[in-house]
Formats: sequence, C-alpha cells, structure tokens
Amino acid sequence: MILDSNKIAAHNEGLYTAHKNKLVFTASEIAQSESIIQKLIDFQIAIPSWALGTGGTRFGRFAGGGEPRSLEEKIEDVGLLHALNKASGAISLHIPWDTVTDYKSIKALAAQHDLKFDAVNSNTFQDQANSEHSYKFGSLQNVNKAIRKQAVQHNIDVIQQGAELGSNSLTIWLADGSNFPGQLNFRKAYENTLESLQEIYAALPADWKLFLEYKCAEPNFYSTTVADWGQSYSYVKKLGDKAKTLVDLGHHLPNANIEQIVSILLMDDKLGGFHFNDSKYGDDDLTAGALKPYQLFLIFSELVEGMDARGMNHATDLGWMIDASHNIKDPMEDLLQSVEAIMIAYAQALSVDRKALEIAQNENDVVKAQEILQNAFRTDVRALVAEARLRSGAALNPVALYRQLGVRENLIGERGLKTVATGL
Ligand code: PSV
Ligand code: MN
Ligand code: MN
Repeated sequence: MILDSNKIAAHNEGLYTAHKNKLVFTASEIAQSESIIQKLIDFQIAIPSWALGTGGTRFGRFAGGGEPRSLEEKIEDVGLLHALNKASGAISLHIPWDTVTDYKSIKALAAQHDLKFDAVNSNTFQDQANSEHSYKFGSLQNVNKAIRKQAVQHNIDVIQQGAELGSNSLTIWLADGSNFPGQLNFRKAYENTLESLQEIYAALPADWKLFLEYKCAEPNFYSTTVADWGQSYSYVKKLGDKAKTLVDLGHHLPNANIEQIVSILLMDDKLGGFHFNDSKYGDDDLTAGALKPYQLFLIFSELVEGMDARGMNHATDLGWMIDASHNIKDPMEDLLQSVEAIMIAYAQALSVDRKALEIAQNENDVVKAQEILQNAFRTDVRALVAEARLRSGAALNPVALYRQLGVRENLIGERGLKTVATGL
C-alpha cells in the first residue's frame, strides 16, 4: 500500500489553523525554535524489521493481522511509516530472519520508499535449520572452537550482505552467558568472546562500525557475557576505533543511571548508538517514552551536550533505532508513538538553556539547575515536532491519519488476517 500525498495534504489542511496557533505560542516560549525544527527535520530513527509484527511472550501471542510476510512487505511497512512521519527513513535487517536473494530489487524497493539500510544484525542466539552446531551453550563464548567458528562466520556473512545493501554497521547482541553458578569459567568465556569478536572485527570494511550491545539478563539467568556497559566497553576498547557500545534502554538493571552511562561513553568516543524502548520490568516491553519520559529527556540532554562538545552531527554520528516489543498494540501505531516520543525528548533537550545550566553547575546552584532542566521538560514542544513533519511533507498527526485511512484494515485485506512476521 502506497500513501497518496494528496491524502496527507488534505489531512494537514484540516489541522492547519489549530497547529499554526499552537506553533506561534510555542515559538514565543522557546528561543531557537527555528533551529530546533531544522534539527528535527534532519533526525531519522531506524525501524527494525522485526518490530513490524506483533510480539509475544512465551505464554502466547495475539497477532493483529496483515503482518508483513516477506522482506519486501517489511520495507513497504517502514515506507508507510516514513511517509506518515518522514522521520523513519531507515530499516535495520536481522539475518537470517530477513533473507535477501535479489539485492538489486531490494535496494530499488527501499529507494522507492526513500529508505536507507541501517545496521545489520546477526543472530547467534537461535539454531538455524541448516546449521551444523547448536548455540545452546553460547556462540562467540562457546568452549568449542568449531561452534565459535560457525558463529564468527555467520557474522562475517552478515557483514557481506549488509555491504551489498549499503549498510555500514553491524550490531551484535549476544545471548551468551550461563544459567547456573559453576557452568562457566567467566574469564575463559570473556577470552573466547574477545577472540571471536576480533575475528569479526577484522572482516569489517574500512568505513564500517561494529556495535556491541549489552544486556543484563535473559535468556541466561545467572550470568550474561556482555552484561553491562562496562563489559561492552572493555571489549570495544580492545577491538579498536571502529567498535562501539550500543545502549538498549531496556537492558539495564533497575534504577541504572543511563544518562550518566551515555555521557561517559560519548566522552570516550565509545558510544555507537541506541535501541529505544521503555521498560518497567525488563527488556523492551514498552513504547519509548511510555513510562519514563523524563529519563528519555535526560538521556537526550546528555547526548546533545556531549555531541555538541565534541562537534558531532546529531543526525549521522550515532545510530538511532527503536527496539520495542508490541504485544497488544498495532505495531505500526506503536512505532509512530515511539518516534513521536523520541522526537519530543530530543526537542526538549535542544531547548535546554545550556549556558544558564553551565553557570548553575559552576556555582553549585542545584535548585537552579533543576529549574532549568524541568522548565525544558515541562514546556510543550509538540508543535515544533509537528511543524518539522509538516515541512517534510508528512502528516501533522500520523496516528490519526493512519487510522483515518484504515491502513491496518487495508493490509489485512491485502495480506490476510493470519500472517506471521519473523522476529522475536
Ligand atoms: C533481545 O533483548 C533483543 O531485543 C536485543 O535488544 C536485540 O537488539 C534484539 O533482540 C534483536 O536481536
Ligand atoms: Mn536491542
Ligand atoms: Mn532487547
């Protein structure tokens, strides 16, 4: 299904006057609103191919219908999201959940939807039907060299496939770890993992990055071999300049200060990118910003400060992606909500009075520092985000238009009610 631009224009016309009134008021409250709008226009958040289907838990899955049945249909779905918000201009593939047979036609389809290929993701946490060895006891960490070799080779294959598509980064998330004390020699698991990562790193093209994602637990429930930012940092530091840590917001132990982690990684040039989601109990169970929007804002505040201090380009120098599970919502609506929440947090962070904050910090004026941050957080920036969409040719209210056009109903009509997208 391709979105007719006339429909977007008609939708925007209906909302225009109310939007303009709000924008004028917002611009009167926020200095630099023009430059914030421009930065929002440039900012794109990649959509993972595995997020387009309904997620589930080990207890069940309640699919909503019309899910993409192939990579082509996943690209079409991300194309739809991008047409609605003009802020989701990239797709991240997961191999072998996504298999590319004809690179030329897949690239042409993505280009038709104005999409780039974001990081490619390897999968050594599931056994594949045709693979010789099992990952039951880990992949890159495995005590068995032949199993490690199989996992390394898979990552090298993924790099090659990504290079064909024009991607320039590999994300590695390892399920490796142990379930019981004594199962694993931690030091040897670390050394094996490092050696495997070094072999993968050696296969990276010159302009590529390797992102090493950490996760505190699951599927192993006693230890995880890349469990936190310190462990990821320790590996990427040894690997070299092209290796960076990837922060998935849902992968921390409760109460971790993620904004501080981000700040330190950025300072050391070891922050690679983000997987956005929100989480109360674990992993990626909630829509970005659904629960802790202040935390999301504080993270962006550190990002803006740190990237500006290092002269980095906000839009291109880090990887931005959503990685959330959609158990009961329509995944497409959920993704639109996530992108909106991320944009709002970014706009709020851009509106912080940095000079005043620096003075407050230097004077140890704790009250003032809090006032400055909370003033930015509590100022409604939604009109700036909507204006960025309007200027890019997207919808003023993407979720409303998605519903109004009956996109899901159309997809069910095209693809059927009982379709299953590959993914977690
Ligand atoms: C599992 O926790 C996970 O959600 C990781 O965050 C990865 O990024 C993703 O799956 C895909 O491998
Ligand atoms: Mn992730
Ligand atoms: Mn996760």
